[in-house]
Amino acid sequence: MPVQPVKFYQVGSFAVGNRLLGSDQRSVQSEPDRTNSLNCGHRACQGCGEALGARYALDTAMRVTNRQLVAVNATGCLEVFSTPYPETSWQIPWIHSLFGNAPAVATGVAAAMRAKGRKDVRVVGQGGDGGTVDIGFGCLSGMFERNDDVLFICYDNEAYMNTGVQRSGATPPAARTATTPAVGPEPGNVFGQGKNAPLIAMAHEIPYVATATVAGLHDLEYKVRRAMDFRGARYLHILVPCPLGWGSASSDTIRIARLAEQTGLFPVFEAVAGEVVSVSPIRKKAPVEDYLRLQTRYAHLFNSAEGAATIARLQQIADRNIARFGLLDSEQAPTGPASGFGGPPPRSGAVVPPVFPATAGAQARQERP
Ligand SMILES: Cc1ncc(C[n+]2csc(CCOP(=O)(O)OP(=O)(O)O)c2C)c(N)n1
Ligand code: SF4
Ligand SMILES: [Mg+2]
Repeated sequence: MPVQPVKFYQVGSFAVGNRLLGSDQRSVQSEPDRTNSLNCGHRACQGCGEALGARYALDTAMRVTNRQLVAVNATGCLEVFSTPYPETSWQIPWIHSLFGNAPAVATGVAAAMRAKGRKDVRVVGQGGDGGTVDIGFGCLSGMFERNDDVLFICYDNEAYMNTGVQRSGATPPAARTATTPAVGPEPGNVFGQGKNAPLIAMAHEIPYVATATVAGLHDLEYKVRRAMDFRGARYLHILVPCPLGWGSASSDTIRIARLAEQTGLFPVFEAVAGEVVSVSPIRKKAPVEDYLRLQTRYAHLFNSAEGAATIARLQQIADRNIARFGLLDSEQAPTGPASGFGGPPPRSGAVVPPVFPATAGAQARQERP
């Protein structure tokens, strides 16, 4: 009699899935003694991807550092919704810097810890895409260049949300924002501008660079753990949908983040010393249209022939990412429904060997304290 293997699509979820994993592989959120770094009571919008990503990232960082962590936070939604004076939702040592200097302040905290001989205390800097790829970019590049011992996390919601959805260097082409309105011959944000912060971080050949989304929470936790294996400058870029700025349903945050991955618009990968060492393969390729339709910031693309041509251009960008990062490698991309978390199978802090041998210089950078 043919035997049909039982497929567990929910491995790692909070329902039956966690029980299918060893205790060391379960989500930090399943632990009764998790830190609750970003606790309830904050004022983020319903369905805010940034709040979700920050909670997972910081709880994981607290766990792997045995709660010896300091977080430096740039101005932006994450800071504003979590700390309306005199209240705070943070249950960790947490400092608010300015909008543009979080990487420099984090560097200072790391230097102070080094001076005090506190090698056990680790430092996370964090901010939105505006704080990271625009106003804070000089400080961030300096932090990378000096190889300061900081993990910097960018929560990328693709615009300046806190001040009313203005365009940033991470806003994608064609997206409508308050400063890129859907008018004129090329409505929305223009093509061919902006910055790819993860690739720029890799060009600094810092020890570790990774991307993640809130659709792959196990993968996100893995990448924070992995980043903490290294000393020196590390960069994690997390896509965090923003219902208010993207014009999406609060209940669609995870769905949209997953579609960003599954279309190829947001490649999920990690890089060691400037070389890509692993990618999250696309499980079931989706057309970019599926992603765009769920967000009113792209509504102007669906009522004209010009809009259809713009969608085709966005599809080209997704296809280029797929080719560039090998996201549809047939061996890596099984067909079938995505699991509850949508990320790759969890790996319990395993060391991922570089695909390409790191240069001697890059290895030396990893060893520098
Ligand atoms: C020097 C300076 N300029 C402008 C502001 C106003 N400001 C505060 S938060 C913010 C936008 C933040 O955008 P982003 O970093 O993407 O974070 P998000 O709110 O989207 O999470 C701006 C423009 C400021 N606080 N300081
Ligand atoms: S505006 Fe966007 S980023 Fe800010 S709290 Fe609301 S959902 Fe989150
Ligand atoms: Mg932003």
